[in-house]
Amino acid sequence: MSNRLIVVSNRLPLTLRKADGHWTTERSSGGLASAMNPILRRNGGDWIGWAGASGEEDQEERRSVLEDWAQKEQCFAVELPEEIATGFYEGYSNQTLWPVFHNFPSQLKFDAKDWQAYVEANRIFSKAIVERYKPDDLVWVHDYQLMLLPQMLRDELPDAAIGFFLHIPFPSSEIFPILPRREELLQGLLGADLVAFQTHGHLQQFRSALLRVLGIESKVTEVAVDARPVRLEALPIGIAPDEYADLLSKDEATARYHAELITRYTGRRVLLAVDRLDYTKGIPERLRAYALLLRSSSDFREKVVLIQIAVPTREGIDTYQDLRTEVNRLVGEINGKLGTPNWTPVVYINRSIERAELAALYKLADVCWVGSLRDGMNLVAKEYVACKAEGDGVLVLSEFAGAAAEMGEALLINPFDEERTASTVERALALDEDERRQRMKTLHARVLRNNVFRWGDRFLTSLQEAVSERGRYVDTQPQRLRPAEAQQAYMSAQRRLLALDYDGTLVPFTDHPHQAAPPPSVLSLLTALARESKNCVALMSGRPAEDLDRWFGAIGSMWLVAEHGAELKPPGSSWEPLRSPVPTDWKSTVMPILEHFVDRTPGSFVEEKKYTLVWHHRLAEPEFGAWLANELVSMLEAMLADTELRAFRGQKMVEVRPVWANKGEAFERILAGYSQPDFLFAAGDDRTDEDLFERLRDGAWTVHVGPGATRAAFMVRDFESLRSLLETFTQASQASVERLSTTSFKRQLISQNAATLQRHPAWQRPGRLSMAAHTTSRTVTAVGRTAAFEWRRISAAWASVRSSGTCLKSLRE
Ligand code: ADQ
Repeated sequence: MSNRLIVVSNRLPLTLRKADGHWTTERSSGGLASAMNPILRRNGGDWIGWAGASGEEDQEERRSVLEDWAQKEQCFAVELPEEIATGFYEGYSNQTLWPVFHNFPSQLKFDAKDWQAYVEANRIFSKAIVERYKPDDLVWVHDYQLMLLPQMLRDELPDAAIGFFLHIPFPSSEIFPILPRREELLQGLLGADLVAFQTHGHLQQFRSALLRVLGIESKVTEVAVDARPVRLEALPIGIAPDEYADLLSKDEATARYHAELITRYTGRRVLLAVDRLDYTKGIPERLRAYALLLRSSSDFREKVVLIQIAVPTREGIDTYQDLRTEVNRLVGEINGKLGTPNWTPVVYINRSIERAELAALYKLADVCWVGSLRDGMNLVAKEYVACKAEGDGVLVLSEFAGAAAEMGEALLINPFDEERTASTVERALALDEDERRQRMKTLHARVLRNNVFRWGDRFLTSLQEAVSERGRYVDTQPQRLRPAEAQQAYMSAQRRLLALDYDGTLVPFTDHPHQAAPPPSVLSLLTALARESKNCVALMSGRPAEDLDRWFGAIGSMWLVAEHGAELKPPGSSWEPLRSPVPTDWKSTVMPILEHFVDRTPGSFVEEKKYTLVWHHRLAEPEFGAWLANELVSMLEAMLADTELRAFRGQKMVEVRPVWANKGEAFERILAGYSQPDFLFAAGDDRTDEDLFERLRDGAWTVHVGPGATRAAFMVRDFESLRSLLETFTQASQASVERLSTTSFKRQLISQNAATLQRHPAWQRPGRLSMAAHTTSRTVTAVGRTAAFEWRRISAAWASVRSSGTCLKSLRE
């Protein structure tokens, strides 16, 4: 790895402590320190984070400790004023984000001042990074305390390679939206080139949140933010297994601890639990399940012991104090009621312990009991397995820890079900040796293989790949289409294939689908295009076959494609489905859901077509409609996952149809019967047109109508621009065979543009008249040039159109 690495996390692996009136350094234990230290040792780089204590006193001594950190450990402390540190860390991070991200919405506390502190702290971090950043550095931001940082850095360092890893779970799309300031957090993350999670499940929930909260659709591995791709990955964190292997094989202190433990616990089976004292770790639940186990049979009396190690954490927060009280009470109760003079059922150690002692405990324990109610990964599970090279020992693991996704050989538990948890622990104690060894050996090999170095390499490789792919997107951003060039290509082609969307592409959207009957100018345009012998024209719409037949049936030389590709009608032939049979039995299941959304959304309605169902929300309050559309898509996505149906968001609508019924597939069908066209032209404004753009080979004229992200090679401003381009096609061909008389052309031109101008929405708002005038003047320009008319005469006429809207009437006369 040649690039320098800047690791950024809330806490440095070193913490400042005031002891006996002096500032001292303490090394942190905790998931992140365990994970990052080995990577930084190997790769080199800076670690930027908070020192863990602000302080006004003894500044001189404090500064000198921090300077030492910078010089000897490459750890650079970010200074957070005390008030900001509290609001940021104890406030928004740990009382708002932490409970929501761990599915504990009832623990959520929110104070707008804490949010301000969170923003400010992220800003201070951003400044510290910008100061140390050198071109080509890789910036790796860790965890939920710094979710705004990627976008803040992106604003300051637009080209920087920025990766973000979330150590904790990402909540479900039911729970995430309750989070105050959820939009800002998602936007903050999208500043990164890579956003990685512990599991695929968390990644999927993030994608759902993007859709539901921001209305942004994504792919499994990527989301596009304007012209920039953001890569999405699931990269489960590992541990450094050699650290434990070395302690167990070479370290004297570990051997001493182990020998002492063996003596102390001879004749007893040892259950081990190691956690931060956090409500997400399920400590009370475990203690209650353990009490059930002990009560279930006298065989356990004096024969088992639970060693519960609990490191105090976040003690300034009430919930944690309450937890501490509850755990103390439960431990006291079990030991008091169930213990004997020779036996303490729970050995409770409420402090951090050395790695050597921890390794000795892992080696000793018959069962490691991980009972998290929710956990990003849980490194304890992996550390225990790493200490079981011989295959003895059993891991009992909560299915709600990220680790469960890759440690299937553990005995999985639902920690909320205390009775069954107790039975599983009983089973763990009784597991026969063969099975035990087999399970543990498989786990051990996997923990060794998927270690923290591999995790770090995968993250950094993925970050670099994501950065190198930025160019791919920039290249595919559509250019503004130059009509003269398109027209030139059209004119010189011998076999042309034109695929045109209808609503939003040839005509503006209307409030209701039935209102959008084509105006005569569109009909004559399509007729002229389709009549041209070198052309094959396909009108590809989301509309039902009846609408297309009624409106365009008379243009016999044109393909019609209905319901976004589900049905086709070749020129002069009849309708046929793209594939048959097309399933429709699903409609009765989906319809009630759409109807439920109609009830919830005034102004929305369901359109039933032959093969598809559409929920339209064009008339609904825009934000509410868009928000519900996201919710509907997420709901249907989950419901339809194992069917061939999909829910698609279009312009102010959600459509449910078979996944294969799309314009790309339909286009292939048409292309198959029209070999080797030398001019391929496709225009559309909607997401459904993207299927078409994606299919068309390089060199095709794919045109997106209107602004927005697209795969098309070109864009035009609106439907009017597209129509005037198509008019230049027809008029250019006509001009080559017949010359129009000046007078008839002028009349046609003026009446056409007057009508165009009046239909333009801007016409309704006098202040925007110049915009409409501009659009129409370009039409005039294009048409005028194409037909080689005397431009001066046209522009003189047009000048008077622009000078006063009211003179249109007289001009038409
Ligand atoms: P944590 O919530 O801190 O980490 P975890 O993964 O269990 O949770 O890591 C705890 C670490 O602290 C382990 O390395 C363990 O050995 C150590 N530890 C625990 N108790 C200790 C004690 N009493 N004395 C000494 N050391 C102790 C967050 C997420 C997790 C995720 C990690 C890493 O919440 O889900 O696994 O980051 O990504």
